[in-house]
Amino acid sequence: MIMASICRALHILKHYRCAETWSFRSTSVIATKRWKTSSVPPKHTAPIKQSYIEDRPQFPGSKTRSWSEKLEFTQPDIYDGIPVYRVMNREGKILDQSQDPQLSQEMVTNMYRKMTLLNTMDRVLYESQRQGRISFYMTNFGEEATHIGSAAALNDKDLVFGQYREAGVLLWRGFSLYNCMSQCYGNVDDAAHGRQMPVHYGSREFNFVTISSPLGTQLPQASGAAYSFKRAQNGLCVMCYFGEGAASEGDAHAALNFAATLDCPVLFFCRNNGYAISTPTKDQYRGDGIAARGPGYGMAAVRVDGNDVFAMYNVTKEARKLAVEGSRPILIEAMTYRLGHHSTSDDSTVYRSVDEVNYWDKQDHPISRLRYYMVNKGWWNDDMEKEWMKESRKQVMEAFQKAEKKKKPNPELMFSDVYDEVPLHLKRQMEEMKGHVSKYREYYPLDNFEKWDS
Ligand SMILES: Cc1ncc(C[n+]2csc(CCOP(=O)(O)OP(=O)(O)O)c2C)c(N)n1
Ligand SMILES: [Mg+2]
Repeated sequence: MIMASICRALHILKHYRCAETWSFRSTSVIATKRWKTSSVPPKHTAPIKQSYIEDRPQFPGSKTRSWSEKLEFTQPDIYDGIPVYRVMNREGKILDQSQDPQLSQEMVTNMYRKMTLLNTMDRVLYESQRQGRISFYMTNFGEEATHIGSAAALNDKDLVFGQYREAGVLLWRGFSLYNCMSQCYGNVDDAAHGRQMPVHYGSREFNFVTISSPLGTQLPQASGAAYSFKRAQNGLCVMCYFGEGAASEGDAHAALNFAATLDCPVLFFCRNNGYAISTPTKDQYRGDGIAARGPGYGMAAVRVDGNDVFAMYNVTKEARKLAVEGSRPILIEAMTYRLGHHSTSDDSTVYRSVDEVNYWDKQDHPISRLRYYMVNKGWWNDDMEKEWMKESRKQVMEAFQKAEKKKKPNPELMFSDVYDEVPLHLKRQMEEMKGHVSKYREYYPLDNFEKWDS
């Protein structure tokens, strides 16, 4: 009798505790039990006796524990927007000393040199396209801090997936000016043998996956690569750059959701530069930018001043730590401004004012901000600036002239590297091409190409 009472008390206690912890399992167990012990199914019209807690099931797809009897829609403006993290003001002054990354003079000078070198390379290659020497180009003007600040905070073995406006990441890793120029010229020293459009860089040596033109394709690939890193437990992460325009592609959603549900160590780095060619951000999305999407995917997110190289560095360093140590994706939204035209195929004066561009160029340029910081520290002055500008231009021009003089790759290479063995139909096309060029050789600048064997 006493034993029976104790058993019953324990049984009640167990149910009470299950209900108290309010887990999905506890409610379903109770519901199943009630159904089994009842001889007839409950009538829907009959009043059902239920406890307060049983009345509020934990739906499998929901994380919330709160319920409401008041009909209310969650409005998009319930909060003030995600703040923009920054370290320096426009005069290069550190605003909160605890946020100073305390980088050495050598490191900061190197960052400055890489940012300005990129700027000089862009000027020369942009002009060379205008003169008809290369077919196409895209500049990185105004976004230099997003590249260098983030690249400097990564491990050089972390795998990078780029969009196309991240050449500074490659320069930081050691991809040379000559490598860039060779790719843009599509000469014999281009790793892609001239089969890609200019600025579609890639480097196995520097762990940078070759860029592809269709927007957004790099995002799901980055999630997949990060999943393999997670399985390999190699202590590395994947860095995936993309524009706020590319974030509207379906691929972006698939990538973010896969990375979140599979706990992949990947940094999704959105360069929000205000435009996707001629489409301004106000026509691109209605929400609070890209960072606000992070919590929707169950992903930590941060918004950062992309014109502040130290803020970029701090954010990337911390995000990398979280991603690698916690095996999870992080979303970074770097706010910046595209100062140049979208590409050499674009004329941005048609859709934005010169005043707008001038404002960002003159008032809030990432390079001048870092220069102010260095001058304040006594690490840089006008003479050093003049000297470096001369030297960097010389380096760029030397690489440019060397790449321009090189021959174009053997045209036979157009048919290789897709299949392990070139299939018959491609062999036929290649023979046809060779026959055609041999017949009309006076129309082709064959001396500019590496020769084929016939
Ligand atoms: C799937 C696809 N659609 C359209 C294009 C044409 N396109 C090339 S770049 C671009 C704008 C991308 O803007 P954003 O992602 O913001 O990058 P940004 O150029 O500003 O760096 C568009 C629409 C493309 N390359 N691929
Ligand atoms: Mg953009």
